Amino acid sequence: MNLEKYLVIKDEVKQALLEGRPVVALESTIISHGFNYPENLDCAKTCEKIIREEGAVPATIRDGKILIGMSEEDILFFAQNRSIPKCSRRDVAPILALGLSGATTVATTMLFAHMAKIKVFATGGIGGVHMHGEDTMDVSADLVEIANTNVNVVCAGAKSILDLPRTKEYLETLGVSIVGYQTDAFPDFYTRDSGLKVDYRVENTEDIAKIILTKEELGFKAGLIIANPIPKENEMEPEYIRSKIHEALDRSIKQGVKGKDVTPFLLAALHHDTEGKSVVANKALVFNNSRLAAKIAKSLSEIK
Ligand code: PSU
Ligand code: MN
Repeated sequence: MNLEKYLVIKDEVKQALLEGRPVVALESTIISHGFNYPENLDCAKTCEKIIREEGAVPATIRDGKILIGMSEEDILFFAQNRSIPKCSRRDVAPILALGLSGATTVATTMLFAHMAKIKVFATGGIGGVHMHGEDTMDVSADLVEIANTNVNVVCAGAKSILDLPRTKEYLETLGVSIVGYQTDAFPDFYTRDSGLKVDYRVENTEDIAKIILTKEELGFKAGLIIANPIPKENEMEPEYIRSKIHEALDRSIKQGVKGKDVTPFLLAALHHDTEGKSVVANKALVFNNSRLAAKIAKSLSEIK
């Protein structure tokens, strides 16, 4: 392996890692494809601010060279260029070899965080098995990455645009545990309860750190999913958001949206159809996850 050739780690992040201080990875697909400008800029900056307030160091990850930690200028570049392609694992080698840019998804942010030895990652919601995935075989690479890469992902569950029962079944097959932070219910992004259960409920970040450590001591290579429900005050009305999701899914099928365009299409459709309400919820849950991720990174650096 020749990682040094491709990894560029921001000094602040490098220093924190050397000293064993808490670091939290953030993804750039959420900036380029998750929100419109300037909401995406605000979201990215606020995530970094929250992580700093909790005493951890943020590392927003982008491709081109593999950049671990972004400058304000980098973040602005990603916020304003929504045509930067989503970079999943299959895209990494071509993008790097050909000198292109890519926005890292959950899968590639995990991959690169692992290369940089960052253990904790905050996102909105992980990808999963798409609706009708049993026919289309559209299963997010995020799931396979979580099974193979030892980075612990804080998310508000998986988006209810997905087939959540199949997503959970697939994670079980891959041997990935889902722990609920102060909840028994598996959250579905915009709401706190999908009707499914998490595998284990944990009350505090010390217990999450213990699970992560045990997993490592056993030599397991998988990550862990920490499901953190959207704050109550930001939760969307379940009937309302589910009907909007239903409409957006119908439209995506009619318009023949496929592959990596599905998730950005659905998120954008929801933002539009809910007159921005889903954006408010989406931002709130990402901030909530950033805060919890920073606390977990702290507990992890204390336990070691
Ligand atoms: N969660 C969000 N907004 C997003 C995503 C997740 O709140 O934009 C992105 C993540 O980057 C995730 C990707 O990895 O959607 C999943 O895409 P796909 O279904 O094509 O694997
Ligand atoms: Mn897909």
